[in-house]
Amino acid sequence: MLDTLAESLKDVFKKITKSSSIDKDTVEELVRDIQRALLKADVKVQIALDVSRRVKERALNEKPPPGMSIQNFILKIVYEELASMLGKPKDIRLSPQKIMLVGLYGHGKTTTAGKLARFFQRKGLSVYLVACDTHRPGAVEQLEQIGDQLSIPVFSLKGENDPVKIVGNYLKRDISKYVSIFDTSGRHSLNEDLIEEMKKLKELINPDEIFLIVDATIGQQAEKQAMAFKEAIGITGVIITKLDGSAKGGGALSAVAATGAPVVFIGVGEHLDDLEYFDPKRFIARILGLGDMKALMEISKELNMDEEETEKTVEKMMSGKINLKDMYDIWEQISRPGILQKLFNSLPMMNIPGSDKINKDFMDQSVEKIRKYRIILDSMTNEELENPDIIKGSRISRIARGAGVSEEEVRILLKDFNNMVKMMKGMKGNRKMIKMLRKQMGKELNEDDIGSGNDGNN
Ligand SMILES: Nc1nc2c(ncn2[C@@H]2O[C@H](COP(=O)(O)OP(=O)(O)O)[C@@H](O)[C@H]2O)c(=O)[nH]1
Ligand SMILES: [Mg+2]
Repeated sequence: MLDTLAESLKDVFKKITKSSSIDKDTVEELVRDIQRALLKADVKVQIALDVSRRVKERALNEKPPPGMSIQNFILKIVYEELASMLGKPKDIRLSPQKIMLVGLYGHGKTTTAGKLARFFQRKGLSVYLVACDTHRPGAVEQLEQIGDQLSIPVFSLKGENDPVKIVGNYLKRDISKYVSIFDTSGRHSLNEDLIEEMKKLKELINPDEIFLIVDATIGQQAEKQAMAFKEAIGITGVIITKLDGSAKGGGALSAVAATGAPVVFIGVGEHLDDLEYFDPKRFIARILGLGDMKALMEISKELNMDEEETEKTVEKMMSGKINLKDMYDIWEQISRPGILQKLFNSLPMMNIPGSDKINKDFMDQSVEKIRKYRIILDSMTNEELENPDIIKGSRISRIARGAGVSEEEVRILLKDFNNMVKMMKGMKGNRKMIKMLRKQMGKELNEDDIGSGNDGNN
């Protein structure tokens, strides 16, 4: 996703990291590189200019905080400005609510209805899908198929052509314990007919959220579309679909953010699992492939992990007092491109000649495993993530169902987690290991440390 933008920005980052000193010329070159990268990703000219102007101003006028190198400080500025270009994250309530999906034909409403249903189901909530698209032939069947796949009920009235009647009937039931997701019909364009239909449905449903579904492939035009829907019926957020296949993703994302409507989720594939909650900062960190733990940790303040926090995490890991929530964060960080590779490379035994092949297989397996683990963790409730000990019996079945894996796989995750906790506890007295970890997490080793780093496990 957004591969070209990621690639060119990574090159920019490399260039900064490598330059020995940063002067006005370097900054100007950097700003030109950023502009080029953004424009190539279809970001609107005005936005690209604004971002690069702010980077330039800050890079030339602000001083790095004590202890931070000028290079990392510049990286931090670029990272912050790119993230702010994409707006602020929107909170998603994890409780029963009514969500109305709107958008034009083919932008991905029905698919996204299924993906959202899956998202809430994984959080342990009961979901109802409501088929209100009476326009497109086969729309109801499409939603029913999705419902079947997820074992989620779908409300429909066969042969009824008036979406208002469908919704009216649905609302007569007691739906207070459900997340109700209304899949409405689109048109080829936002015409009077569609506006009128949406207004009637909005009044009747009285939704907690109205999400506009926009296809990323329309690029910058997403701005106009978001504005038009905002004015016509009001929207509380935007879901941008098909970011997996679009070279214009940067254009769509930044254009929507410019309207002030938050991007809530992004669709990154056709599968029902291919939906990601959108947090601009984490998103940028990921596409920048902040594969370098050091840069990541220096920027970690922004990821809500200041130096003290980092230290605490290390301490927490060592004491074995971590829960699945911490584990999720750790897994999320190490599953970013390049990070796992780097961690492995830093382990001496992984660098024996001839071990490349083993490394690669091991890496691939690990990445796949982490991916699956994250899906399983997504199916857990907050309470379970915080207290893994309560995960037993029926909870295991529910989590397995939610994640689409076997109960055995959930048990393996729990076992792996417990082993990890034990291993970390075992590392407690091992100063060498602690130092390595600290180094990975962004602290320089000084020569002193290296000299006395050999005092083993006891
Ligand atoms: N690659 C990709 N395809 C998607 C995504 N979201 C939806 N689609 C595809 O877009 C097409 C239209 O989706 P649909 O949900 O029927 O759109 P609707 O007319 O707005 O309800 C379908 O073929 C979906 O599989 C996405 O995030 N990535
Ligand atoms: Mg549809």
